[in-house]
Amino acid sequence: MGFLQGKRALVTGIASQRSIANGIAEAMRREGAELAFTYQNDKLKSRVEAAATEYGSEIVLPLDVADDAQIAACFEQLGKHWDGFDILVHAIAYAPREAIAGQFLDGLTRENFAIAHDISAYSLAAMAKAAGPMMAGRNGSILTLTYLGAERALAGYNVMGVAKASLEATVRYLAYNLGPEGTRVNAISAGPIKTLAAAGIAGFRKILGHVEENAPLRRTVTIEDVGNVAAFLCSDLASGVTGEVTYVDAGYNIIG
Ligand code: 0WD
Repeated sequence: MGFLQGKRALVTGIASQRSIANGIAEAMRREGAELAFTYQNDKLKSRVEAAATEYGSEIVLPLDVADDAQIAACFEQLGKHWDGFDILVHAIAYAPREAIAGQFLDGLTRENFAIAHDISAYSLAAMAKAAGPMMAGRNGSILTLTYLGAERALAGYNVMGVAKASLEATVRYLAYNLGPEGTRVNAISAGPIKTLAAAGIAGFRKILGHVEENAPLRRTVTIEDVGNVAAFLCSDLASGVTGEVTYVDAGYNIIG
């Protein structure tokens, strides 16, 4: 029996087979969780439907987190399938491309700063709030994805690093707020993985090479590496862990 047997998980952020959310869905399914999925727009709908079929799910809901009405509708629709659920996976981030090229100030505008924070950080809090009534009192778990650029100034990550710092602080405030209801909130800080989102970051291939040469494990991580830790953190095996950022980065963050 898998360690997520009897748990229901809503997984956001599948944009392709390479998406980190796909690795998470696979591990959670393997461990026995029942899954539901969201897709950002019509272009991604069929891909997410295909993933849902692969993972034995018929629940596929539209959700663009930029739209309050869609956030509300998503949980209303989910309520028609499930009276409650246990796991919320937030694997969503976005910054306008010009904001993650060149130096931090090159692409800095009030609008780019706001968009990056809105989609990448506020959306976690907004979803946690909307999911509240369905997750309370079930030993639920909320998980998001962050990156080392939240803590260190990394070339080209720019406003996304500032938004990830906001996301990590949001994890702590949510954990403090939702702890009394039994809901845990954590983040995985993943090492670089070649996904659609990563392709937008200037010099990404160089970053992968640098990690392969210098990380303690001398390799980059896979979506399977991240998926396994995500499944653990969202399971009762991690019942004492909340408000944490767990690194799944082949150890890269510890080196000087
Ligand atoms: O190296 C990496 N790939 C790392 C990614 C290292 C560390 C962390 N992460 C994070 C990302 O910042 C993100 O939070 O992991 C999370 C998942 O990212 P991913 O798996 O790398 O990227 P991808 O497969 O592109 O999925 C992210 C998806 C979007 O994809 P695109 O590429 O179409 O922007 O986030 C979704 C969208 O599907 N997304 C949204 N979903 C709902 N509403 C929105 C939105 N407004 N915007 C983006």
